[in-house]
Amino acid sequence: MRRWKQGRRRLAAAVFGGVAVALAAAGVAGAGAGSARSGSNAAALAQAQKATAEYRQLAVAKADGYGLLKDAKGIACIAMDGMPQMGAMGIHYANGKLVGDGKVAVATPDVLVYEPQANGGRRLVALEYVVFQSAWAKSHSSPPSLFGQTFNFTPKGNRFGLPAYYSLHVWIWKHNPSGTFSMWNPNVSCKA
Ligand SMILES: [Cu+2]
Repeated sequence: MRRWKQGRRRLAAAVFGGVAVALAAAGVAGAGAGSARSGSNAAALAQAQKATAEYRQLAVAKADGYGLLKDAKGIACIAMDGMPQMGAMGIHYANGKLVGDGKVAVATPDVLVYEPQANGGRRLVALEYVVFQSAWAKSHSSPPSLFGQTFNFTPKGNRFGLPAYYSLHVWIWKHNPSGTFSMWNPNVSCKA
């Protein structure tokens, strides 16, 4: 209990500190953004899978700086409550340093998404790439894209209490019948 609270505080500090850094270093903020442009989507997806295979063990992800992210109401497992047929995302573990760096890169997802398992375990199901709009807009005139997919835009006033951000979910660790890049996965549940 205490540990995730500290993790959250660290994340918040890192996220907002990161925004300030990105704003200050506007010229550098987007430098890594084009790194995924080369190669086909399949190659990029394979690269992302290879880079994150070790994070199927949550302990490894935590050791690498991914901390539990809850929404503003303290909910950890994010589901589409109003429309359950759309499914869920799962539990987000965010890397504050990556979220705040103003960049997106295939091999370093900003957030890892896990599905709670009946035995209490956590199964890695998706990667999520996140960048704050304010940081991104400093050096880009169009929204970010990876894997040939343009990111979704979430304005401020969102359930996480975060400033406006772009995000892209990539369901490479659990099949999503709604599509590899869909936000919600009908095969993912927070009920376990
Ligand atoms: Cu998500």
